[in-house]
Amino acid sequence: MNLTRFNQAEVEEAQHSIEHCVALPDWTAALVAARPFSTLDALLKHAGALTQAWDSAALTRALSAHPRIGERAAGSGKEAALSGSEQSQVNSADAPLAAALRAGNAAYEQRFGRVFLIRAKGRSGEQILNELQRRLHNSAQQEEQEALDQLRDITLLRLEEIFR
Ligand code: 2AL
Repeated sequence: MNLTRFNQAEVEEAQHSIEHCVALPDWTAALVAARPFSTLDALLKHAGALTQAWDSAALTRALSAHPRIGERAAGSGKEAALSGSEQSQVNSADAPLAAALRAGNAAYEQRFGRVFLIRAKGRSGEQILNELQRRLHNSAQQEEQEALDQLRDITLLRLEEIFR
């Protein structure tokens, strides 16, 4: 997708081109409704500003599309495929790391009641495990903010890649 085409596309096509960034249709619709954008930078800035409205309900909804770290996404959609490539560092055959992540995920879900979310791209499995163990010590409120920031990171990274 390039910016000119995104600016000129029918609403439905424009929404479809970005909907795999995050499972939040309101965000997708708001970004498309804000067209046209004069530069890619303006588009990314506006997209980022719109993520600031996300709250705990948005986090819950968006997490439905994110598999656990170290697990494959269910389904065959574009978002599932992206998750797989983002997590390629983790899906290696390192059995002790995989076991530690499984234990960490279970502890996290027990403590916070939702799946541990982290921008996996650009992080090694080891780094992800360290972050998981650090975040287990957060308060519920701190952790909700961290998880939302990770969701924003993942979403904007995916958006940037669409226009690359
Ligand atoms: C993911 C995912 O699917 N992509 C990513 O960067 N992180 N999942 C997760 N539970 O953190």
